[in-house]
Amino acid sequence: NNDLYSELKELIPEQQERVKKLKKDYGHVELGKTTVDMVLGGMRGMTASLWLGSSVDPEEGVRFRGMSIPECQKALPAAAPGGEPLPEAMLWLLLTGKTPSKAQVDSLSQELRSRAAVPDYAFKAIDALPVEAHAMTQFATGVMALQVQSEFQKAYESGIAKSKYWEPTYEDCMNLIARVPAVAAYVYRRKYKDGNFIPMDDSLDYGANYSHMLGFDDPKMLEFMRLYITMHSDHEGGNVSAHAAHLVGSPLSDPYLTFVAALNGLAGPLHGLANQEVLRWIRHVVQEVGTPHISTEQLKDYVHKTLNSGQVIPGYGHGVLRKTDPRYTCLREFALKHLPDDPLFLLVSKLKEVVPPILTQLGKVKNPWPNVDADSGILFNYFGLTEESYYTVLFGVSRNFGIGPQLIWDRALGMPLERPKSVTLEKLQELSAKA
Ligand code: NMX
Ligand code: MLT
Repeated sequence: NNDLYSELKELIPEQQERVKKLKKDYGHVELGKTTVDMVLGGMRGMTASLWLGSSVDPEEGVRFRGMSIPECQKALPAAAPGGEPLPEAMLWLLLTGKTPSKAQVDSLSQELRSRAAVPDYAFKAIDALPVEAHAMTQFATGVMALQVQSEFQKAYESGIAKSKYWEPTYEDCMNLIARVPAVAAYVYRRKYKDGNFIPMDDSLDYGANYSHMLGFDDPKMLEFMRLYITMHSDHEGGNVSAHAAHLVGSPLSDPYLTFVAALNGLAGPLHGLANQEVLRWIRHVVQEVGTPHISTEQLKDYVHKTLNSGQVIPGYGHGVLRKTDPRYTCLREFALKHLPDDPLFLLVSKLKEVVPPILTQLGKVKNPWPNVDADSGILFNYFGLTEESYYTVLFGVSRNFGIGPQLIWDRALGMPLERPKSVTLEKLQELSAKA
């Protein structure tokens, strides 16, 4: 079956049964305790929601529907044999849990192209902002304007039955995924290229088309874009963007409202904006030393200087991971293959040796190792996409691939409104004193 909708429809009844049985037979089973540390510490380590697409092991990193990054690179269809996975293939995997064939991926590419037309008012909404507005602000504004087309909202207003919610949600998610690259590319060309827009090319796959609309047609960049989107698609449900989407989607907000919530979380410097911050940090070092060929001692000095001024080292640390992020390693391998002598790549490689011992010495950092944001920017920079204030938009386009499928499943499984309990400081003290 080459049609994603039909494939999904077949899978839903079995998963509905599974969830129903779990609730009925095992609803009372304890998954862990809530501690004061969890309440005061950003809920770290608290298992609190269901997320189908991927999970993150502290030591091993992400698995997409049970598959590691190298397994995905091997199994998911590429544009040409032996190439990087196509984002469409990851979308199929995240939504269905099944590895698609090349024919299925090609059909999904075609489906997304057929849904890609963006209404003019979305561009006009962006145009209403000053060109200096941050790229993420412009992007989120354009996406917000797309909400006018929500099928879910219309269906809800016409009284759609709960059992059918997933259907207009599917339509919205697919339309949103299809339309977002043109909005994102519009922001790029408007902000950095004097509004010289490039239309979509109907012969290209999703990642290649996005790169093309941005103005980059080097085949290596197209491969990098496919890999980048695939790697950034999903990172289980607890990260800020996925968690924000899950929360905002839970009162039946449509997929557009949900995705904008995710983007606004992603725009925070401790989450998705870190890829911008990494490049900025690197540019500052290069500027201060006067050359990208920086000695280990000079780098150490700059790391200490950053920490002494009360700032974090962007691209290092993680809320869950306790080892080097395998997505960092995957992007690094791409760089080793295609740009081994790039001065900024060499600098980032040196940082990987310099930063972890210094962060470890602080005695409080739980994970001193690099995360995905530590090396993604230098790759875009190498291919000519040098404007780092755009980098989080690239992350946002990718995250849609994980958030959409989960929202469709949330509707298909009838997941409820999210509403955890909070506690006052007085109550927390009272409960602590009793323990
Ligand atoms: N540089 C300096 N200090 C750090 C760093 C770092 N890279 N990472 C953690 N710490 C500090 C942290 O600020 C905290 O200090 P304090 O107690 O004074 O507030 C202490 O170490 C303990 O934090 P952790 O428990 O290790 O980390 P947490 O789970 O709270 O936060 C991050 C995780 C990712 C927010 C944190 O490591 C960080 O700020 N990293 C830099 C920003 C970054 O790269 N973010 C991108 C994450 C990946 N993504 O794409 O979202
Ligand atoms: C992500 O990809 O969302 C980041 O690594 C942050 C996280 O998982 O918490």
